[in-house]
Amino acid sequence: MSSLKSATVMITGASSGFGAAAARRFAADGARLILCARRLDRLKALKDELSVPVHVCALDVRDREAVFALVASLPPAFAAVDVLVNNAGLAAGLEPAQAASLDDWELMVDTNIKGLMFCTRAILPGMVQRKQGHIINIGSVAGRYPYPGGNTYGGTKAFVEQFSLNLRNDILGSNVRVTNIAPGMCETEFSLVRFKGDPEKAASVYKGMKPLSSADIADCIHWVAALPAHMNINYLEVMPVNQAFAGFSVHREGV
Ligand code: NDP
Ligand code: 8X3
Repeated sequence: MSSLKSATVMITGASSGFGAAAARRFAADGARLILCARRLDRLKALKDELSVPVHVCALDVRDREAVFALVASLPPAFAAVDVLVNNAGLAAGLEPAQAASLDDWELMVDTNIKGLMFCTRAILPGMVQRKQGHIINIGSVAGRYPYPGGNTYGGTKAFVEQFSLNLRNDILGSNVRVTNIAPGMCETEFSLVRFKGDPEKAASVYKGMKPLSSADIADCIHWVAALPAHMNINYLEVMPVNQAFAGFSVHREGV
């Protein structure tokens, strides 16, 4: 395993769920952290909890100029990012495509695709120049397996998978690693966000089963980052044991 003690790790969406758990996991190794999200108060509370150097930044990853301005203005001690965890993202709605909100669709495209693109494009040149780095993208099982109402969310995560694979070709020879981690059901604020703040609907998603935890996914993120520098995990798919595939559905009209 590589030492992450002297690494600088930038995590988007660090105010909740996987991002906050990953911050705690990397902090346990002594890494230096750049934590970004829109809710700065939460990032400040997380920083107070950690005993490593932390730079917190209010960032909406959909704002292309803000992403590049943030990277350009990192304090010198944080400027050479070794690990970027592109985690900020969301699902909005679970309606069938013919009834779904176009605003929700745009929100997911802007955050999960464009936000991830902006952060990658802002950080990657420095990594390639230094011939060292790791981009860890958070995809989803929804990027590979369709489910009713997954429509645009699944599409955005399919982008994450293909973008991650394609990046590897472009940077071959740079020693920079790229990994797509694709989790299944994990109880975070994800369903609360998907169902627009409805706690009962969100809780019903995980009722009667044991979902993954944020710490489980943080361990996966940390594991791929801590592997020896010559090893690149391309794709890591993780589900709770009680989640599987639905198979094909058939509409029968009695013919
Ligand atoms: P949470 O809702 O708990 O966390 C999402 C994080 O993303 C928050 O910190 C939020 O911060 C941040 N975020 C959302 N929009 C923006 C934005 N425009 N700019 C900056 N930050 C943003 O959910 P999870 O931890 O579960 O989700 C993390 C990632 O994991 C997402 O990409 C999600 O799609 C993916 N995922 C989740 C699964 C699950 O079952 N939970 C399974 C598979 C993948 P803030 O609101 O403060 O900006
Ligand atoms: C979310 C995973 O299985 O809840 O990305 O759709 S799932």
